[in-house]
Parts: sequence; C-alpha cells; structure tokens
Amino acid sequence: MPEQAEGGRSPAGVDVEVLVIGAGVTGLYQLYRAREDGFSTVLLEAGEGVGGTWYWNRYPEARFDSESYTYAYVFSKEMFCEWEWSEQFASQPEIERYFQRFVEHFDLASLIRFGTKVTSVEWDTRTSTWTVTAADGRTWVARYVVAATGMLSYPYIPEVEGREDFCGESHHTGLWPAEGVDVTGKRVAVVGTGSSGVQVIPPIAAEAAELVVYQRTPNWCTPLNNAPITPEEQEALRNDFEQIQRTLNTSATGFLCPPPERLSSEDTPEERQAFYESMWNSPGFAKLLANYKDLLSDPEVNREWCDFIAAKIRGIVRDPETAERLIPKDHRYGEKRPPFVTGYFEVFNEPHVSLVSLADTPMVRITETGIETTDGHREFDVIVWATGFDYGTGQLRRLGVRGVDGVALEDRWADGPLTYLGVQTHGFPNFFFPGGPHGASANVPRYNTDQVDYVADLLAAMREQGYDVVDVPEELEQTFTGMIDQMSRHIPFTKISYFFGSNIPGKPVRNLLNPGGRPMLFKFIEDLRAEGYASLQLSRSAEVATR
Ligand code: NA7
Repeated sequence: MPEQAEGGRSPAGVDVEVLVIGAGVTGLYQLYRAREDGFSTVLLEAGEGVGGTWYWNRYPEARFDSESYTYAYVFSKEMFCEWEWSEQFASQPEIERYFQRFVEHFDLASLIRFGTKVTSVEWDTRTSTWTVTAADGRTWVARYVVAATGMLSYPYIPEVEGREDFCGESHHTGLWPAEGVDVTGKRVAVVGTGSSGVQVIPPIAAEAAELVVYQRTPNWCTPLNNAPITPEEQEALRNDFEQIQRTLNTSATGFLCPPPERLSSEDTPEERQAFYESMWNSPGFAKLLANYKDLLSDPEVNREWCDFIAAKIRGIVRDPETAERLIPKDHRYGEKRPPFVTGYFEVFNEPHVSLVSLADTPMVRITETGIETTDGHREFDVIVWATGFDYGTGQLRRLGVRGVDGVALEDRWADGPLTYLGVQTHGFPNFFFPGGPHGASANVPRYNTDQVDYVADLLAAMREQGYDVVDVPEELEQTFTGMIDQMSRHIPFTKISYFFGSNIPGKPVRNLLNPGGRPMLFKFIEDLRAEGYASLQLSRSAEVATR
C-alpha cells in the first residue's frame, strides 16, 4: 500500500518527494531538512527506534570517542543549549535518548516508519521515479531517495568453520540484543580487538566467570580519559555556542581541537617524553589531532610515540608475554583508526581473563561447545563477535538498488565505489547516499551533515530552476574517484585499515574515505553552488517521460 507522506504535498505521480532510508545521525537530519524545505518526506527505518549506529550497537560501554557536544547536531542553538550531555564521551543509552529527543523536539515522529526494512530501490526512467519496496511488501513511489544507511552498519562475522554449530549464545557487537546479555558467572569469548572489542571487554570481564580474548592484531589503544561534564562546563558550552558552532562547521577535522603547531624537533628528548605523557592523559582523539605536527609524516617521531605507548602497556600489564602480545608490531600509530580505552589493559591482570593471539595460534573451527585453535579447544557459554563491519558500501550494495537500464549498484561498484562527492553515482539519478563511501575522514556527523546540507540545497535549487532530475556526468565521477585514489597514496591510513575494505575477504581494496576531507568537500560544493550546479545533468521529469 503506498503511503502519503506528511510534511508537504507530493506532486502527482509520486507518493513522496524525498524518501530517506535510515534513522541515524545522517538520515534524521536529512528528514528534518527535507521537511523544513517544504518537500513531502518520509523516513524508513529497519529498527524499532532511532539512532542508527547508536540503536544497534548497544553492547555494554558502547560510547562516543568524539566529545559528545562535537558529535551532536550544531545547527540549532535551542537544541544544543537544551540538551545536557552528562559525560565528555557519552554512552549508548544517553546517545539513543538524544536522538529520541531530537525527533521529539523537531516533531519528526509522524514521518518515520519503523520496522521497515528496504529490500529494493528501483528507478523507472519513464516516470523518473524510484519505487522503494520494504520486506513486508509495502511500496513507495519517490522522486528522490536518500540512502543514509551508514558506514559501519553491515556487521561482519567471519566464516569460521562450524560457526552455526555453537549451542551457546553468540552475538555481534553491532547487533546487540535490546534486552542485554547476562554474562554473570559465564564463560565468555570475545573475538576481535578493534574499537568495539576493547570497549566491551572490561565490562564483560567485570561480570564473567572466565573471559578469553581472541586477538588477531593488537591496536594502538590509549586512554579515552572520559569525565563527567561539570555544571560550569555545561554553562560554558551554552555561552560559547556560536564559537563552537563556527569551529565545528569549518574546521578540517570537525573537532574542536586546534591543529597541532609544534614539531617534535622543537623539544628536547625530555620535553618530548613530558609531552607524550600529556598526550596520554588528554581526552580521546587529541592524541592524534593535537600531537606533534610531524607525528604522521616522520616515522621516527611516530616510532617514539609508539615506544612511549608500548612502555605504558608494559607498565600496566604484569605478565610480560601478554604485554608483548598487546603491543602492535605491524603498523604505526594512525595507520589504522586508533581505539580509545577505559581500563582495557588492566583487565589482563585479572586471574580469570586471558589473551589468545590468533596470529600465533589461528582459529581452526567453532564447535558446539566452544572455540578450537591450533593450541587446543576451550568451552564457552557466550561468544561475542567484535569483528567489525563491511565498511562504507556494506548496506548500499545489499539494498537492491537498480538504476537506469536496471543496472545493479553492486555491479557498478564491483571493483570499488565510483562516486561524486561521496553522495551520488552516475546512472542512478536522484539517488543520494550521504555518509556513504568516499565520506568522512573527519568527525563523522560533521562531514555527513555537510553532505546532507549539500543534497538539501541542491534539491531546493533544482526546484527553483524547475528541475527535478539530477544525475552525475560520468566524467565528473571519474575525476572525483580518480582524485580519491591518487590522494590515497599519501595518507597515513594504510591498506590494512578497514577504511580500505581489506577486512572483508574478497572485497576490492579501495580507499572508502575522502582523503581530502572537509576542505576538499567544501571546495567542490562551493564551486557547484557558484555555477548553479550547471556541471550536473539536470533535467525535468516531464521531458524524460515524453522522450
Ligand atoms: P574493527 O575496528 O574493524 O575491528 C574488528 C576486529 O575484529 C579487529 O580486531 C579484527 O582483527 C578482528 N577480526 C576481523 N576478522 C577476524 C577474524 N576472521 N578472526 C579474528 N578476528 C577478526 O571493528 P569495530 O567494531 O571494533 O570498530 C568499528 C568502528 O566502530 C570503529 O572504528 C569506530 O568508528 C566505531 P584485525 O585487526 O583485522 O586483524
């Protein structure tokens, strides 16, 4: 049954003008913008609540590692000042409440359809419309589709032999049950030590009778240094709103942290050690963003910082063999996305916690009762898969998107995504994917909402000019994707990072981030605006229909 969307009147022939998929940080803002701009709009969400990543990743201690107020929306002073984050780095329940409040504050609830899993998105060239179908058979005919399906939203569980045979409970961190998982007194295995694994390990260690951590590769983990936000700090955040907004809207990183100015060579060895100590004690990403200016460009500086972290690990973890296994040997700091931890290394001093290095003793199979490695078999009641996501394209390639001439999006992207600005791909007119591949190498919500603003402004400008169909010329897409590939040779993140998709067997290894970041995105958008979007292929649906 087609649904008539609220939030504006739909022109004849469509049920809704702007159909948004996904109620995460990106989709909710797109919904808000579409409604504010006077388009009829609806948002389809597979889950039963809002939050996207922060709806699905509800494992214990799932939390921001960007400062809470830098992750939140900053377009509305009223909402910014109304909401008080309790901690510098908020945890999942509070984040989920924030998105619920956002929907309430801006009265968006009537436009959201929960429990609606999109299974196909098909373009009809004759009518210049998309037909969007949900798993239960409902359909919507839309002029524009915005797939805000997220970058880290398709969970990955490795195909280990016997995985389905396990008779205990098994959960992926990205699909954590809403009712929680009781691990009290149980034997638990956690597989994976990326950002999710290192967050969930300490709370599980606190409850379980036995915890075995299966680590393939260690990461350069440093303390998150979370803290409550004091009433004085809350007051300062409100008073400084305009400046915070300006910085977050314009900085290259989308964080408040100013770019580093100091070269390591300006300090003596003793001063450098004192500086690294201050970095170790600094909050979250400051360790990457406010470190020495040459941290990522000079291997010696990077080595010195890594040695400092390694010494810290050796100082915390009492068993020297375990400590060595927790120290990365295959990459430098910043070559992979660094996780931030609270009490992580400390748990390995607990008698009931142990570490298995899969690099030394690989996993052989999962059995009905546990996990077998080349070193033997261990029994578990619960296995937690903290094994990450099919980053960037995971959801989009499985959404059943069929563009002009029925071309499947996943086929067009068989060798890696081709995009313009990380929001559109040629041959899929009126289909946008802010927050998708070639996206945020910055604080994610900042970059994604920049892209949403671009899409929303484009649609409004097209309406003003009498257009309602937009495609990206292939040359533009080639130029943009070519630039991404070129620049990818000169960035700190390496091909072992999931940002290249190398964590998924068989996935083409291509950079899924825009290494030019916000400055490059801003420049392209500014140029497009200045020329009235003339480089894009703009047309009118009526013309297309009568061709
Ligand atoms: P990540 O960062 O991709 O981490 C996944 C972890 O799972 C990582 O330690 C992997 O080891 C490990 N992994 C992956 N496949 C296997 C197999 N087959 N066997 C054993 N271990 C495996 O995902 P997260 O969910 O932790 O974090 C994703 C993002 O969420 C994070 O960056 C934040 O933005 C929030 P590997 O390092 O590949 O050897």
